[in-house]
Amino acid sequence: MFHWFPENVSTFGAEMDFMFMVILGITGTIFLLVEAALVYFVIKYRHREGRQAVYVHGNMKLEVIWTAIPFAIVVIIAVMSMGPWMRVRNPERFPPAALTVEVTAKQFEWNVKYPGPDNVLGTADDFTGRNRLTVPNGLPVHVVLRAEDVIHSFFLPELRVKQDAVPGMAIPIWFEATRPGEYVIGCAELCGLGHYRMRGSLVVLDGAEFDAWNASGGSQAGAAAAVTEPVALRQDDTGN
Ligand SMILES: [Cu+2]
Repeated sequence: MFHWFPENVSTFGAEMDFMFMVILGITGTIFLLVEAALVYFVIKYRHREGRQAVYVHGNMKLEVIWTAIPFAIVVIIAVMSMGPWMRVRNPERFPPAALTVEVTAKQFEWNVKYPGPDNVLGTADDFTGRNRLTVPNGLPVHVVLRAEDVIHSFFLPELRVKQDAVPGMAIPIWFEATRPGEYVIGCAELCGLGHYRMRGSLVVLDGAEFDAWNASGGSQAGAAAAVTEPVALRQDDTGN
C-alpha cells in the first residue's frame, strides 16, 4: 500500500482512499498497457526500405470491444462510488449535526462563524474566528461554505474533504474527525496571487475541551490563539 496520503482522521476517509486506489489501479493498468502497446507498435512498424503502408478501413468488431470495455469499467466505478458519494455529498443523508459552522472564503483567508454556546447560528452569542476552525472530536460537523470574491476550494486533506466555495452559493458539507489534533486547511483552487498563503488550521478537540472552548466564546483557542484570535463579529461578515 502506498503512503502518499496524509494520515486519515475522517470517518469516511477509508472509503475515499479505497475508491481512489481502485480508480488508480484501473487507470494505471490501462496506462501501462497503452504505453507498452505504443512502444511495441513504434518499433514493430518503424520505417523499413520497401515496406508499404496498409490501408485499413476500420474494424467493427474491434471498435465495439474497445467501446464496450471502457463503458463497462466506467459503469462499475460509478456503481461502486455511488454509496460513498451519497453518504458524503448528499445533504439529505448527512448525519445530524453536533455543530454547524459557516466558513466564508475570501482572498486570502478563511473566516469561520460559530453558533456559540446556544448552538444556533444567527444569534447574539455567535462568534467568529479567522484561519482556524475548531471542532469537537467524534461528532458530525456541518459546514456551510461560502465565498466572498472568487472561487476557492476548502480542502481538509486529513479529513478527505475538498469542496469548491463559490460566490453566491451556500454549499453544505460535513465531516466527522476521529482523532484530536491540529490539521491543515488549504485552498485547493488557484484564487489569486496570495493563494499560496491561504492556509488555516483545523483544530479537533475532545468533547469536554471543546465544550469549554465553546462556552468561553472561543477565547481559549490555545497557544496558537495569538495568530488566529477570534475577532469580534462584524456585521459585514455575516451577510445579513
Ligand atoms: Cu483561495
